[in-house]
Amino acid sequence: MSDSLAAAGTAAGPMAEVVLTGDLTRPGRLTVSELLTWPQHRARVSFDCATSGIQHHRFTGPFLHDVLVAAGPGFDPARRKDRLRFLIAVRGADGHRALLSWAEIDPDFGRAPVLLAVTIDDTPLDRAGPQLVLPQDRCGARYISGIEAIRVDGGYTVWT
Ligand SMILES: Nc1nc2c(c(=O)[nH]1)N[C@H]1C(S)=C(S)[C@@H](COP(=O)(O)O)O[C@H]1N2
Ligand SMILES: [Mo]
Repeated sequence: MSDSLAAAGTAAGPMAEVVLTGDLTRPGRLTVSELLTWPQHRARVSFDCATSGIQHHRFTGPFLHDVLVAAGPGFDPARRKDRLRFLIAVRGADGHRALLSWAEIDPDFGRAPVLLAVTIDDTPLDRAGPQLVLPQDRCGARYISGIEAIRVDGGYTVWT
């Protein structure tokens, strides 16, 4: 990380980190500024909240799929069928959590353009932590903010 980015993180509190764990050959921690090193995408979204109604936001960030592929999910990338049992568990700092299937975001299957957003409405999420953005969702409940952990799971315990 450059000195200027490190300074930006410490000027008004520490920069948030996301822990990547599970069935990965390269697990680790990523800061929001490190998420800027992937190709960035934009999404203008609307979603409905059961308590506060329709919300409109603009987000930018990398595709969740790109970030997780770089972490080395534990399947053979040449064998498409192997991916189908993988789950992605996303947890916010407040304990709010949701599951996605790997196939949901895989370009060969559901192709959902899910972002790990690093800005919301032009405001950086450096200290709040990234937010999950699912343009395909009608409801806002999976737009998990303040993400602190993402776990990739090969589903080995699902079928016991
Ligand atoms: N960490 C976290 N993220 C969350 C929630 C939550 O409780 N915790 N609530 C979700 C719900 S129900 C909605 S509708 C959206 C939008 O919430 P907002 O209107 O407060 O932005 O955030 C989602 N993300
Ligand atoms: Mo909501």
